[in-house]
Amino acid sequence: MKTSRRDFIKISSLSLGGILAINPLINMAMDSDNNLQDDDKIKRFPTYCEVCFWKCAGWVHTKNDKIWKITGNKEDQHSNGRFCPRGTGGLGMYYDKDRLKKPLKRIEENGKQIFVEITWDEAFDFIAEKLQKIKKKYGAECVALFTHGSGGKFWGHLLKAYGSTNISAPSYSQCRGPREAGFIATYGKGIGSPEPLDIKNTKCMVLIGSHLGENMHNGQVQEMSQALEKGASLITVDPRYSTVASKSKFWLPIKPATDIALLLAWIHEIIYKEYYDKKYVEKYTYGFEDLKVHVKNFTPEWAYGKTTIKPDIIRKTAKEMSNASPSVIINPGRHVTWYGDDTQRLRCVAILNALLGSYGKKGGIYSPEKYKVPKFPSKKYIKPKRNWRQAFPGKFKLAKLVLASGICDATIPTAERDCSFKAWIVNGTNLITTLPNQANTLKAIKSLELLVVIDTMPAEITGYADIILPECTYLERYDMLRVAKHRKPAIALRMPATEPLYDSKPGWWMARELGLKMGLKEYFKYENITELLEWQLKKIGSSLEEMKKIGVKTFERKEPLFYGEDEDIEFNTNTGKIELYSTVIEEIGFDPMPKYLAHPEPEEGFYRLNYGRAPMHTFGRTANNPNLFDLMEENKIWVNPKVAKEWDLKTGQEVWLKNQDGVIGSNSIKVRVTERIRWDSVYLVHGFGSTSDKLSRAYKKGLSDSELITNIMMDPIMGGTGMRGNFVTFLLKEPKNNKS
Ligand SMILES: Nc1nc2c(c(=O)[nH]1)N[C@H]1C(S)=C(S)[C@@H](COP(=O)(O)OP(=O)(O)OC[C@H]3O[C@@H](n4cnc5c(=O)[nH]c(N)nc54)[C@H](O)[C@@H]3O)O[C@H]1N2
Ligand SMILES: Nc1nc2c(c(=O)[nH]1)N[C@H]1C(S)=C(S)[C@@H](COP(=O)(O)OP(=O)(O)OC[C@H]3O[C@@H](n4cnc5c(=O)[nH]c(N)nc54)[C@H](O)[C@@H]3O)O[C@H]1N2
Ligand code: SF4
Ligand SMILES: [Mo]
Repeated sequence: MKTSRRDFIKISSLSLGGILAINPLINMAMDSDNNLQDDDKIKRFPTYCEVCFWKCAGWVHTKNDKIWKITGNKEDQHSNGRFCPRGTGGLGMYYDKDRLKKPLKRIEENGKQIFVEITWDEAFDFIAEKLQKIKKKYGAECVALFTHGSGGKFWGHLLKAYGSTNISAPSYSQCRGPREAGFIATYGKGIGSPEPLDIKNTKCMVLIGSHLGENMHNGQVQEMSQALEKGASLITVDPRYSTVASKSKFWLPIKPATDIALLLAWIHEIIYKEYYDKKYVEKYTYGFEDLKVHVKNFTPEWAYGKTTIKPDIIRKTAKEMSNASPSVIINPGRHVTWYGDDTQRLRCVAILNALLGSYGKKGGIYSPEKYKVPKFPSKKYIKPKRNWRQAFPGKFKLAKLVLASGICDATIPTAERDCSFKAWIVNGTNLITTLPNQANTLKAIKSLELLVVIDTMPAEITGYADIILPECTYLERYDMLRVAKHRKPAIALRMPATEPLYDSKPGWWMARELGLKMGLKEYFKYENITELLEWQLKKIGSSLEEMKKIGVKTFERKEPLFYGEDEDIEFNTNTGKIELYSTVIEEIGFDPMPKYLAHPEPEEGFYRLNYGRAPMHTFGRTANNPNLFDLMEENKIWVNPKVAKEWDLKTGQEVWLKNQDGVIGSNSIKVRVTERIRWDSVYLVHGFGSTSDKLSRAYKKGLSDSELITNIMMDPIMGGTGMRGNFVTFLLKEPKNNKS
């Protein structure tokens, strides 16, 4: 086979092979404090967790200067002092022997591409020179950043200083983008993170797909238990009997891809039975009469034909919500890039919350507050002449953030585009398994002149890099203060609990060193991040010393948490009202009120590929974590008994999956026969089936859904990539010539 200049390098020579025994220190970490010896030296350091974006604040405890265990910070509103299993197991990231250890560079030796270890200085020299050349030849705007997680702040700053604003995150275009667009179109404001849902005070919560409990949004899961204890009811709409479905008063096993029909029928029922909050609708909303006419024919009977949910259940659940109004939450969810009409589905969700008067009300959606921490002084950024939007003239107008998938597409040269992207900096996002349509991602990568990857682990994406920069884990570094919004504004500090292992370094240091190499000193006027943090903390009347002791500092709110009775509110929309009829969506040429459109269905012998989360893992980022691997080693494919009978499948049997485009998953997966999934779908947990053989535990464990997501249903309003329009069939024997 002919090799191109960017083949995936498996670095077999560096791989460890076999499953590593768990480090004894990790076992120790699970011990209780009771076993401590008098001479054990115990210390604790504040942190916020990086195992998922929820960023719970906690403490890293060390014993004899070795990382020992992680616990929650009681003052923190994200965790309320309790970490989820993934957060507790976070120390496995530190102890994982497969970690990236040294900067690596791709070279060609005897016609073969390999990675060689280089010094940090060599790495920065190489990157700086390449980036300067690209800037000269094509302009700085041809460089893009992909990022997920805390380090994005530093890399984003570097990129803007260099002259590009193309800073993208798959957590927008592959995740919550349509939700933000749908809520901005309705309320003039997105939902944001963490979601400001007053779950603990709610009387009824509707979950549309969001599988809270498997999706471990820590604070939300805790609040959901509190609400259930107080007698709140849950309505779960999911083709799968999720964990939360089992706790719900109503489980609606909807036919996949038909949610808009159900939502429109609920809107119909709530309007025509006059369940809606008349005062609220009158005072705050725009377009009610239009909406009423629009949903006239969308009766529960009509929706039954689309969704398979009985009219009687649609009526009962509409009543259940209205009984709880305004203390009701139609949960906006988070990963909502499903079928391409996602902004419109989320518009329905936004509209329902408005009709039931829950937006801004106790037990509904509250107004979060964020503490304003001043920015460290820095030279002003140069204003770039171009940005990613020029690659998509007239398209995706409601995209508020840069589309990661858009950058990827605009990297593949075309005749029309005068400049495609030439270099990517990829920080903490495993684009190979994260963006849909892997063939497209690989095509884009092969067109690049430079690919720099900053990661802690040898994830798939690192195999395509020109330069790999090993970041130390969050337990070994400072980062910017966490200033996420919440009920009360708060800040949290992350500091190192120990020196970085190997030759790994913190992101802030890398971005600064590279900036200095590129002559951008005016943007990095601090020697050390502690200087920056100290400056910021002093400005707000605190100090590093204080934050090291308390970890989290909470401030009083400026405004009330909820809207007052009859309070006058100006919404940030064209009309100043909550737009049931969206003028902004109309302006850009789409339906101002959501419509139901039928989506393609699986052919005979094929099943819709459905995927989700498992409580003990975060995507692939934890798949190799020694602690969490022990809790769940691989994913299984959920198959309905009816389907299992047709195919003669048994629980535990190995199968291969082929999708509608003939793509076969590179690994097999074991069957789990269960009533908990509908007969028209199969289900697996995302994040498994790693193809990186440097991950000694995760390699080839289970199957990656990403390989089979080749059909994208693009959201024309904001460019989200709908990923649930893929269908698979079973292969009972290992296919010949399967790439693995
Ligand atoms: N433990 C853990 N928690 C996590 C994460 C993690 O990796 N691990 N990731 C975090 C991230 S980034 C995100 S965005 C969130 C995602 O979490 P959610 O926002 O809850 O994700 P969804 O994809 O909406 O939900 C998956 C559920 O949707 C159901 N579903 C599939 N198709 C349909 C359909 O057509 N209609 C309906 N109504 N339901 C359907 C599936 O059966 C599954 O139960 O989780 C977060 N929390
Ligand atoms: N097929 C499919 N695709 C999906 C999804 C799905 O369910 N199925 N979910 C979508 C969703 S909701 C989201 S949010 C995205 C998320 O997908 P990604 O943005 O890729 O996020 P992760 O998988 O959490 O992290 C990716 C990388 O971060 C690295 N990492 C961990 N800690 C650090 C650190 O401290 N520093 C650095 N530099 N790197 C670190 C990990 O080793 C890993 O390689 O994926 C989306 N894509
Ligand atoms: S929810 Fe769990 S994994 Fe996510 S930040 Fe909190 S403790 Fe960490
Ligand atoms: Mo996400």
